Amino acid sequence: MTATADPYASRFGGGSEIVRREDPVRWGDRPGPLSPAEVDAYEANGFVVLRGVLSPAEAAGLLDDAHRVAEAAPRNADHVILEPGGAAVRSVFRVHRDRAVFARLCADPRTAGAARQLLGDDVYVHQSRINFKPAFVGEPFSWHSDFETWHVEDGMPRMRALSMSVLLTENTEHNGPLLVIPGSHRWFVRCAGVTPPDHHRESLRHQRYGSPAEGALHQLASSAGVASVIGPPGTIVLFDCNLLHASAGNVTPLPRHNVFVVYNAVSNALVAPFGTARPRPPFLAERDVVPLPLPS
Ligand code: 6CS
Ligand code: FE
Repeated sequence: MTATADPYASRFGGGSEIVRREDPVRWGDRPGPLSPAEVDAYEANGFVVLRGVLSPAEAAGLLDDAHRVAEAAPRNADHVILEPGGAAVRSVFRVHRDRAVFARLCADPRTAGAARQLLGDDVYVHQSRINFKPAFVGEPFSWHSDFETWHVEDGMPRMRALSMSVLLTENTEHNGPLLVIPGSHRWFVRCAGVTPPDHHRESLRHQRYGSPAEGALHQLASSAGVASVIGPPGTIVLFDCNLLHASAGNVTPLPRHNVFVVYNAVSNALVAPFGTARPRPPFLAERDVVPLPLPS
């Protein structure tokens, strides 16, 4: 696909370029658990931080389960990603399918209801994972737009998805919290290079292709700078699928463990990848669209 046919073409061998986003950020006016002010903040900034969505006891229960997931995770399975040094578990994918507690979290009216409200459609889980950022050894994530990867490598057609991070440990300024460029979701940054085969085997440890050029990041951060998402366990952050984000490593003695869930609108189901020959495996990109049930 060429740059002229696909509005979100990226990694087709061209250079880096910033273009306007063509899709709305908030789709329609569906009611849901978010207040009008929260919806407005999400639309304007590309993210909203919601403290106290889960109780401390609920967050502690999920953290216990996350520890069990990490302990039981087969180190050589594709859906288990180790830190670049190989010593610690970095991510365990597909928890919405493999673990009942995380399946319930994904379907909860407080989480899925907010996704339906912002995306104006029924939703399903496109991807889920626990991101462990262990004390001392947790490595960084490069700057990226999730949508850029999902469009190029998975065939997600439009920007009608959102990412949700559920904080399981306290996320502080120091232990590698999510960093975002507020307002960057209004632009699409085409990335240079061409995706190598089986890119995900490397990108989930250290992403190089699909990370914008430094000049583009500088330009987009020139108005609102960079914000960090911090908060106690049970905090939820919802961010637009195209918001530029990253995180630093964790050199502190305090782990940063979060659940990450991607909701996609059922009308935005995956097609063939826009920039690669072969789609990524289902643990990264769900192709079986089963709408999450509405609360009865
Ligand atoms: O591959 C994914 O689906 C996600 N993970 C990384 C490291 N970058 C893109 C996207 O957020
Ligand atoms: Fe991401």
